[in-house]
Amino acid sequence: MFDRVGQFLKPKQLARMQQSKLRRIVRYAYRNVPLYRKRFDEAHVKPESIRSLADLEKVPFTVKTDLRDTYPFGLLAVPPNRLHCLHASSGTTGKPIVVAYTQGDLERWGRLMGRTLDTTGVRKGDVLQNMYGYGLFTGGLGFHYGARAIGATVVPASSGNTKRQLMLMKDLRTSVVTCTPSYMVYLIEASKAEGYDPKTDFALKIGIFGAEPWSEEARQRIQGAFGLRAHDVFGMSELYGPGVGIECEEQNGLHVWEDEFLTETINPETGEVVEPGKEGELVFTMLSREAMPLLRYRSRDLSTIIKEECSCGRYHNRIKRIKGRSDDMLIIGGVNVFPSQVEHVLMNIRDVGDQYQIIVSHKELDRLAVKVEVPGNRLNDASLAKKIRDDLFAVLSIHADVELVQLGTLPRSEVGKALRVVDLRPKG
Ligand code: DLL
Repeated sequence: MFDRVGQFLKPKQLARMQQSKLRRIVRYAYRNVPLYRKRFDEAHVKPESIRSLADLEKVPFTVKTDLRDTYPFGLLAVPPNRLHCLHASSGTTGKPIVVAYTQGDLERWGRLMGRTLDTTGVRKGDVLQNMYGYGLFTGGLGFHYGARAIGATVVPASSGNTKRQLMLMKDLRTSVVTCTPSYMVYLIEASKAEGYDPKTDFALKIGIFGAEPWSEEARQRIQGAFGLRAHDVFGMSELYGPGVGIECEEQNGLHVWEDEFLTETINPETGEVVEPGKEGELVFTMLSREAMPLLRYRSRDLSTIIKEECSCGRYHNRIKRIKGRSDDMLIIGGVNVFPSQVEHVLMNIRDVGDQYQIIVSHKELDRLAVKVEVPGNRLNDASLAKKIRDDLFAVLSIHADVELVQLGTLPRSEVGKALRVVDLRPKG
């Protein structure tokens, strides 16, 4: 087992470790990053006054725009010649966010990724086909480092080129796949189209899917098609990349590696801390980051901390699957809609295909339309369309226009994160 000690830290050990690391990192950030010094001074908080975990609330938040506004290197705590690697998040508008790593950061990330893979059951001898994009995106290299740490055989396939992926998967006897969940859902139909039987032609045991929200229903479809066990993995570029949280064999919430990522949830409107068990915006404090320490970093991701013990024996708290980012939430006629809620409804209906598209428009009023793929013989099935409409209404409390379209006609994303929402409303 890889890093058994780190994976199974006892609550008291964990708390002691967190406390001493927190004290250290707060002083370190104050001393080395002008922005933190300014924020602490403005809030009249002395770094020495952060002594225990209970003092965390006094620490000012860091937000995404702090990284954008100080692009590219404003939050560096080390001289640039100590950097061993730079990644960048995929900004859709303007400049991306640049994230920096010292040698120590890369080693820590690799170890956390090793633990992350180990928690899902990946071992030396497994063939891990890594279909996350290699490049500025942290998914590719993050999983690569993790596989290297535990000694699994990594196939750095990167994203795209589906035919070749399927061929490698079969010929190399791939046992572990890592990619976005939407790509794995796409591989169900792609493998059939290429003449493979997803259950018998491949030897997949474990799949580790993340980087975008997905649903329990999508998990069931993937597991059912490939006969593997599908794990949710969470992370973000600012927090090294993937490997912040991972589902164990219980597949019931993601353990967050709390000796590195101190986790809170807050009310996104007021900034007040919300107690475990209640949904809020996840806020992370990195406890050992050298190049770019982040204190109370607001992720904008919505989830719930689960404090109950897990039967796997790990005491790192869990978070529920991410509901979505607060910035991805659509407000349609005043009603809050997360794309993940739409997916949850659709995937629960048996005759509905795996692909869908959400279109929001405005003509006097906001309108929600959902395009759903169905088999050819159901295209004119008014009762199916009505069922989808009713089920969506039951969850979202809004009426959606449902359009049934032929299987294989909606756009698929073979590279990067799925784009399922088209918002045609005028901006501003
Ligand atoms: O997506 C890192 C990553 C790579 C995670 C591979 C997992 C696997 P970013 O591109 O910076 O980094 O995007 C981070 O993606 O704030 C969430 O909104 C979303 N996200 C990541 N994992 C999940 C997940 C990588 N399991 C942003 N469920 C985060 C839902 C996720 N959303």
